[in-house]
Amino acid sequence: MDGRDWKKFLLPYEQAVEELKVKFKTLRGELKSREEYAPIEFVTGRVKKISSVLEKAKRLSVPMDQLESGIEDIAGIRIMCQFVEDIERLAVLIRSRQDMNVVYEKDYVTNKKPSGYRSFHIIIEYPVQTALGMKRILAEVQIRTLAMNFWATIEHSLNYKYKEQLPEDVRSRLSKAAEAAYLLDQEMSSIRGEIVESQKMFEDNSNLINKVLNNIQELYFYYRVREAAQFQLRFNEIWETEDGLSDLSADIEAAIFRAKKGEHN
Ligand code: 0O2
Ligand code: 0O2
Repeated sequence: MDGRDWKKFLLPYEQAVEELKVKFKTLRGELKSREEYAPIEFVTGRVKKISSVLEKAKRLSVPMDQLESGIEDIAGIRIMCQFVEDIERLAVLIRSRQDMNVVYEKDYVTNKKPSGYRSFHIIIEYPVQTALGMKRILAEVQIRTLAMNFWATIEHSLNYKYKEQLPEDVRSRLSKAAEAAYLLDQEMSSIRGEIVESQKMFEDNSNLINKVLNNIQELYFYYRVREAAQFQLRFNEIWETEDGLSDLSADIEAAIFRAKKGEHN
């Protein structure tokens, strides 16, 4: 093996993973605040260990001087979603981004692998700005549901343990577990509408409570102490039943409006 400086070789990949994690975590936050529901549950990322890069290169017969083009997942990002429908939504968002280019896609959601593995893979080309100038690297974005991730994580750790020599009965049980994960995703999709609705209601409600409490504080700021205390009492009375929270919020807003104009009620 040549005297390649592997640490330096991995630097742009490390940078890419850090940047992409920030970008997808930010996307999660943005979608959540725009739509009150995020098709991203959480994001992880890793740079492949050099030993795994070399192992994969050997397995795929990739020459040492072509690792950058031959091994596509040295930089890897994993996006977990709640529902199967979210996967396509994310794929659309990724395809339309201008800070990365889709090279190709592998749909193991529709066409599961013989192992039972399901996920949607997008190989992207991503420009990294380094001290030596711009470098385009390949990265793999895996998009999967929580159920797919649960299965893949356990299967991966078993494969690691048994070094790909899984006993037949374990393999067959894993296959059954993959089927169960698939059914779980189907079941979840069928009640998705209901779940999304209740998540939105929860989010709306907690936003409203925040607003009410902040506005009561604001009244104190305008020295409307008695009024603020009355609203606080009203809030304490209704907050458990949550009945009348919207009316209370509107009344407080009206009081703030009057306070700002220096009026009294
Ligand atoms: P949070 O919301 O505070 O947990 P970092 O670079 O330090 O931000 P990194 O390297 O992305 O984090 O960490 P890692 O280990 O890859 O994990 C990424 C995020 O995924 C972490 O959240 C974990 O908490 C979260 N995570 C891992 N497994 C699960 C899971 O099963 N369910 C959920 N909901 N989250 C999970 P953060 O980014 O640190 O933020
Ligand atoms: P890591 O970092 O350990 O996850 P390959 O399938 O590896 O011969 P290819 O075409 O490069 O060749 O990859 P593919 O099939 O698109 O999958 C690449 C990655 O998908 C793997 O990375 C896994 O993360 C995941 N994957 C694919 N098949 C399975 C599977 O049967 N079970 C599990 N748990 N994960 C799978 P690596 O290389 O394993 O690296």
